[in-house]
Amino acid sequence: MTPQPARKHALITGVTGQDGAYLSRLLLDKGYQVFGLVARRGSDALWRLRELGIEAEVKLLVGDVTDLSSLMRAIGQAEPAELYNLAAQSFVDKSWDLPTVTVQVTGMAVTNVLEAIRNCDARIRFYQATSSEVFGRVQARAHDESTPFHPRSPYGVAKAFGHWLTVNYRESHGMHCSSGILFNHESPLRGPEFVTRKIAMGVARIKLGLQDKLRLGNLDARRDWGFAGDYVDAMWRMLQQDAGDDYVIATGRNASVHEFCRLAFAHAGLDYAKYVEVDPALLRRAEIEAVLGNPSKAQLKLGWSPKTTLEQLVAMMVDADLARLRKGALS
Ligand code: NDP
Ligand code: GDR
Repeated sequence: MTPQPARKHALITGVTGQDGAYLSRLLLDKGYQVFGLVARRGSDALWRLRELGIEAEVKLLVGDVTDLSSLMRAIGQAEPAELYNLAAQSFVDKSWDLPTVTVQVTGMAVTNVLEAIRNCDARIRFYQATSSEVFGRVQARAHDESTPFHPRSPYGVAKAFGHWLTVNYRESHGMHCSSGILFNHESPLRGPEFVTRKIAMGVARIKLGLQDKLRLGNLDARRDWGFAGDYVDAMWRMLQQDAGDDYVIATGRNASVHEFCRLAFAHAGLDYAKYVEVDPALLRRAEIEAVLGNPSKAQLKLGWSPKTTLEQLVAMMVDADLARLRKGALS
């Protein structure tokens, strides 16, 4: 075992995603040396790191979570004290079309990450990006750490596997493993396939006369939406505890897609009812109608609470897409 370096090192899988970018910035601000695993699938994979102005500061290591040897090599190069496993095929709707890929990347690959840690340096603290999708079916009360799982999509099933494996490595091997059961969190860096960003981009394009209508699926679905910048702080706090544990991270308030549309269009001075249309092709094979989280444990044990309201989040996202369109940074 090599001694831990003086400046804390962190390794992030999924560093090019929304959360990877915000987590990188948070850790850099705290003085960490940040390493990110990158498979270089997309042509402009680093756009989020660039938008946050940290592209040059994150050290990129080539690897893929489905490839154990690349993970072990990355751990050997980064010598991390903390490893955040954010990599996933994260689009729920796509998981019905690509169930095998989703299960491999989002579920099975967690085994690779944990085995790589166990074999390279079992002292490394581990964060697993679990999702409220593990709860699945509607329940009357807000979900907390004791709510049973009933996932409704291949993605949710894969996340449930990753969660239990994380718990298992904590209990079987005594490793510092935490599972963050995070509810939906959004930002201007959200992927365009997710509903909040689709709405923000639609509002900006309609406002500037580039689009007439916005076609969406289920407008009645309710989600507990928070700001990604707040949620990555919870991830970091989990790994600063004496032992690993499981935490629900949510705002405790939910809203419908209707409501999100109303707020977003109103922020641009528009009436959403004139522009939003339902496209039945966008309805899901198995929908989760309502999601609501209870973050009391995280508030009590981590001292974490969300800082950004839904209204502030919506305004931030619409303003960012308006600004991008105006300077030609969005087609
Ligand atoms: P994104 O979809 O924005 O990012 C996913 C990241 O995973 C990308 O960097 C992607 O890289 C990478 N990735 C995909 N496949 C592989 C692979 N085989 N090997 C290595 N990297 C890979 O997700 P978010 O940032 O929104 O979410 C981060 C994590 O948190 C995910 O695991 C997600 O499932 C989970 N989560 C997210 C929530 C949310 O509301 N955002 C809520 C709860 C959980 P590339 O672009 O190159 O494909
Ligand atoms: P979700 O997010 O499935 O909750 O998963 P998404 O934004 O895709 O959907 C939220 C809700 O909006 C409804 N909806 C639409 N969704 C999309 N994408 N596009 C549409 O046009 C549309 N119209 C209505 C959906 O039916 C759904 O009810 C996100 C991901 O980040 C996961 O990785 C994460 O684990 C969970 O959040 C928590």
